[in-house]
Amino acid sequence: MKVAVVGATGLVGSEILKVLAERNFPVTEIIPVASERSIGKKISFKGQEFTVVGYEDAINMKPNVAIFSAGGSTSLEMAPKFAEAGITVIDNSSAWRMDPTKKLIVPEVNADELTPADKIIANPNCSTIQMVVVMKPLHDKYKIKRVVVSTYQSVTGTGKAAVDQLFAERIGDNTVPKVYPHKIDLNVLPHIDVFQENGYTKEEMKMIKETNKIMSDDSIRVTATTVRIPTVGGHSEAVNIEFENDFDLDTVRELLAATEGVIVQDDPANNIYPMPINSHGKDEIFVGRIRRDESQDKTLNLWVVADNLRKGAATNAVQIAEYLLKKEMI
Ligand code: 2RA
Repeated sequence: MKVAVVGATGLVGSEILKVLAERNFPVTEIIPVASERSIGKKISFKGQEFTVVGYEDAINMKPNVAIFSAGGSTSLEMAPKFAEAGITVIDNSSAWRMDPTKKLIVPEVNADELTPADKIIANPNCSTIQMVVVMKPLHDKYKIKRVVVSTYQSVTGTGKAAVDQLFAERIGDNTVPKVYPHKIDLNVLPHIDVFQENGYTKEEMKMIKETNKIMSDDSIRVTATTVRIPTVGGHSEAVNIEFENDFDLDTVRELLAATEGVIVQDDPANNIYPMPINSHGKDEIFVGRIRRDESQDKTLNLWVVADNLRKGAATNAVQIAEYLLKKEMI
C-alpha cells in the first residue's frame, strides 16, 4: 500500500507514522505531505527517510489511501482533489464529520457502514471517540437514554504550540507565544474551541452531534462540558449514563472487559483507576470508577481515559485504513 500522510509534520501526523509502523500496516511507500514551508523536509519511517512533498505531487504519486491531519480548510480544499483522483481519504479534521454524505467512523462501533463508494471518510473528534467505544456495548445491552459528560482534556489536543506554552509556563518562560487566552499551567480552562451562540463550545457540540451520528441514534440525549487541563498524556472523561433498562455492575464490567480496544482498570481499594499518565502512547481506552449513580435509577458513572493522539486520532484513522484493506476497498 502506498500511504500518503497529509500534515505529516504535525503532532497527529507524526503519531500516524508511528502507529502505521507499530501496527505493521503493509506500507510499500510513505508519502509525507505538508504545506509549502515543510516541502523538502525529511521524515523517517521504519528507519528509511522520505521527503515531504506538496499536495499536487502527492496526488500524482497515486497513493492507495491518504490520511489527512492538516486542519479543516486544507481538508475542505484538498480532500476532494485526492478523492477525484481515486484516492481514499481518511480525514482527521472536523470538515466533513457532519456532512450527511460522509461517514463518521469509529471501527469498533460502525465500520460496517463503509462501502467502496466512500472516498472521503471522517475520523471523529478525539473526545467523542473514546466515549462512543465505551457506550456501544452498553447501548446494545441496556439502551442509553441520556449521557452527561465532563471532560479533562490534554493540551496535546490543541497541538504542539499548546504543549510548548504549558512547558514554558512551567519554567517561567514568558517568551513563548500563547495559544490559550489564559495561563494553562496550574490552571483549568472550561473552554475548548470557540463559543457558540447557545453558550456551548464547538468541542461540546461536536461531542453531542457526533455521538448521535456514530451511534446512528438521535434518541440518545447528550450534554457535555469540555475542559482543558495541564496534562499531556490523554483525555479523561467523567461519563454519566442513564439507561432505559436496569443493569448490574458485574455484567457492565464483563461487557466492557470483553470490548475490543477497552481495558477495565477498576480496583479502587488498591488505587487502581485510569489516568492519562498511563494512557500516553497506548492505543486502548481505559475505563474505571465503575459505579451506580445513587441519585437516579438505571444510571451509571464511569471514568474513561485514552491518549487523544492515539485512539482519539491516529490509531482510529489507521484502524479505518486496516478495515478498508481487509474488505478490499483500498
Ligand atoms: C482538542 N478535541 O482536544 C480537540 C482536538 N481535536 O482540542
